[in-house]
Amino acid sequence: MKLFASLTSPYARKIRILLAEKGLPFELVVDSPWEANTRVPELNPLGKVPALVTDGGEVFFDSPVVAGYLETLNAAPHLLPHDPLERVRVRQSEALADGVTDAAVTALLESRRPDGQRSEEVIARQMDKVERGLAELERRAAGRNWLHGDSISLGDIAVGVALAYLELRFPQYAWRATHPALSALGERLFARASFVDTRPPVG
Ligand SMILES: N[C@@H](CCC(=O)N[C@@H](CS)C(=O)NCC(=O)O)C(=O)O
Repeated sequence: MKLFASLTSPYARKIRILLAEKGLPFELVVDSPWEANTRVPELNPLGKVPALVTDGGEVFFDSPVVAGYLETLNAAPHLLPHDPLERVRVRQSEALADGVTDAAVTALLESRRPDGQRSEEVIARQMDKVERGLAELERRAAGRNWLHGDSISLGDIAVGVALAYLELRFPQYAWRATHPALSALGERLFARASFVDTRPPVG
């Protein structure tokens, strides 16, 4: 299978981490949807990465759907529980973490707009979402090694990606001191080869 991804996309990173954790072979096609010669809109009408092309030529996007597809390949470890309700709970944590990433991405893009076009109100509104999202994830992570059950899940990986994105793009945002459980979870995740090997290039 082929994964179309940019090296800086946190959503694509989530999928690269899942592939690494499961040891699934794939071809990484580096393609930035912001470049004029991108092939991404031919695969995903929304023009976003990640987009995954299966060996049979079927295309899956966006990242939660790709994550669901990877789980059907029955490669260990399973990162979603078999129990349907537990599965929904893990996906809720994934959605919350992805939502924190969404808000941080929106705030970053807004902050890069030229003077006069930038809205501090938009940035503050997005950072409020980040703050509330982290507070809920901190509550979920408190007193546990992993967010759900006793092993790593898609929820943990999505949280790790969101935290790493915040650290990269908002280094002045001091979330660690106020979120000790997330800080500990982040340390556990960032030390894994799947996270180390998918670190985004700076820039
Ligand atoms: N909800 C999507 C978000 C994907 C997304 O926004 N990707 C960004 C890169 S970080 C992108 O491709 N943006 C290009 C665009 O919006 O035109 C997912 O989880 O896959």
